[in-house]
Amino acid sequence: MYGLVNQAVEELVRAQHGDATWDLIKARAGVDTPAFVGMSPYPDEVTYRLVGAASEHLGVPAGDLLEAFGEYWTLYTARKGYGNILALAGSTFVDFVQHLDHLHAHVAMSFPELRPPSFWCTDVTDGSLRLHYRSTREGLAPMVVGLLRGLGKMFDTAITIEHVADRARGADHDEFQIGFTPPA
Ligand code: 1DX
Repeated sequence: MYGLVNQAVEELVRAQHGDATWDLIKARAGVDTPAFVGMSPYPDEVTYRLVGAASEHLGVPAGDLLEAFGEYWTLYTARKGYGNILALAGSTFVDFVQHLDHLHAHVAMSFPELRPPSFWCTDVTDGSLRLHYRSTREGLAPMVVGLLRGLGKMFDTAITIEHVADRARGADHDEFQIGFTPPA
């Protein structure tokens, strides 16, 4: 994944646990890159090892860390100069989740080594939708839960999330049943 992802993991861990803890986690992961370059691609293994080492060192399940990371990501990217791309995707929670594939296609024009997941919506009503998520990567459904929570905060929209189809349990792809209440 692009270094931007590892940079966000790093910033989150440093902010919540301090610089010394980050150094220990990086060493435990066997990652000796002095500094990640946001616009350079890295093997996925680097990210997975960092999350695994953080999970062990902090005694927190990897899924919890992935969820926290997902929640952090949207605000992080907005702050790091990708606010325009985010704004392009939509101005409401529903609009945004319906345009995630467009957003990734747009990013991929400039960064061709992007391997974006695919998101699509079915059963859209005034207050609910079913979000489908398909990825080349495994084990990241908890991150998607965090991403959705982050979007809910960004758009001031209360959301509920039910993981109704789980690829880790043999489903073809992950599905989330989402309820939402936009601001009055
Ligand atoms: F709900 O792969 C809200 O490297 C969501 O299954 C979900 O393959 C927002 F410059 C610049 C760059 C860089 C901008 F090239 C990425 F570095 C992308 C910014 C998306 C904002 C996907 C990151 C693929 C890297 C992937 C989980 C899970 C998608 C991470 C979240 C808005 C982004 O993101 C999986 C890669 C961006 C960029 C957004 C992603 C890769 C998402 C969301 N993905 C790189």
